[in-house]
Amino acid sequence: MNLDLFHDARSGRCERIGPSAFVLRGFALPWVDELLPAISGIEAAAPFRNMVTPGGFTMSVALTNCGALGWTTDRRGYRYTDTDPATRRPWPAMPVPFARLAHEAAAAAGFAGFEPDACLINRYLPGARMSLHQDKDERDFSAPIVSVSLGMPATFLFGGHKRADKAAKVQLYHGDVVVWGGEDRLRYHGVMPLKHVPHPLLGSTRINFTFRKAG
Ligand code: MD3
Ligand code: FE
Repeated sequence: MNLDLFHDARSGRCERIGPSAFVLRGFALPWVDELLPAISGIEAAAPFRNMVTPGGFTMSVALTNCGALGWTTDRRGYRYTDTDPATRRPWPAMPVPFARLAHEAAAAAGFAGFEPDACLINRYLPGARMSLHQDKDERDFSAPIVSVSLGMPATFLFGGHKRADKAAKVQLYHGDVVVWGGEDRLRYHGVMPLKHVPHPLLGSTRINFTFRKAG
């Protein structure tokens, strides 16, 4: 039995953090037993790696992808590709429970019919962070983005439409799902340096996956 299901009083709540942005507390908890082995399978075929940004910085967050398209970066820029540049093979297929979780979470937040073609999987170790950015490498901004957090908690930064806009802080815990769409889709966002608070299942790791309609 998954004790996390009953662990905290937040589970099952929906918090609205923007006009079209919702945190579904604990929404992914019933799926964790399917998600973790699926992540291991993806990682075996397409290992996590620290990519380099166009500016020449190595990201502190390691990433991999599954689905038809995967997000990558190197000195030449950010883009979606249908193959893993490290192996030159297609990204691993999106596991069925991944796609179903994304579809159900989007529907619960009011976005019916979400069918992602890309899933970016981020792995944070203590100290890893993501600076404020917009997600704008996708072709169609009318689809929402669904994100699932597992493992160590993180402080998520939810900014505005300009980089300088003040960002709200939102704690994200194991099992939380966030859905962003509509006018919130292009808001700046980021993650504060991860504190070391080992998690019973994932140890000193945070995994975040974001489902996107990229192509
Ligand atoms: C808000 N990842 O991979 S997920 C990313 O926790 C990314 O790994 C963070 O930002 C993480 O690009 C945050 C949440 C997220 C994703 C897309 C958004 C938040 C968003 C798009 C618009 C506004
Ligand atoms: Fe992002």
